[in-house]
Amino acid sequence: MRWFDSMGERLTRQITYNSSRRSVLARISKMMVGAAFIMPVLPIARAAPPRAEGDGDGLSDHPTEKQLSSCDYWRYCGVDGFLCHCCGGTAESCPPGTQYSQVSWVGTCHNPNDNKDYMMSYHDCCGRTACDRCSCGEQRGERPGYEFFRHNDVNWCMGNRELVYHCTVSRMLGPAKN
Ligand code: ABN
Repeated sequence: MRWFDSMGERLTRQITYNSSRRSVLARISKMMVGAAFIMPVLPIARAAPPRAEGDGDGLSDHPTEKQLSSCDYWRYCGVDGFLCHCCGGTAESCPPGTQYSQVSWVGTCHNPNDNKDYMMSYHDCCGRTACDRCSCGEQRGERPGYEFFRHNDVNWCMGNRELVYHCTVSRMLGPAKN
């Protein structure tokens, strides 16, 4: 491996003699800019639950502010808890400083705009004390508490590191197959 060491040394010396510090820095920056075009290096939040394909912003029916704060809005048909839209988040995203629950309650809601059914996933947002605004207790598809896994009055933060419940988001998974 001696020949390899001396070749490396010769090469390094050659580069050092033939280039200034500025030109080396310029070359490195050019390489970094080129690499950014070839493979995007922006971070991706993998902890967030996946969004349904073709769902765009997830709220393609363009609900009004009033609808988003009302338990009667069709997407909230199985929600039990405080609407995150009233708590500094949105109908679909947790407020800053909270984390999506690892487990969720799922349901099927009917969209009156296109007369179709959609699979919904209700995640609790965890890590801050209860928001206490826009309290909803919708019961579509719910069963009494003794059927634990078919009951939605449950703190879904139970599977997270932070157990404290703050509010609930309603994420659309996609059209329900009837
Ligand atoms: N899923 C909302 C919730 C949180 C805590 C207790 C009951 C219900």
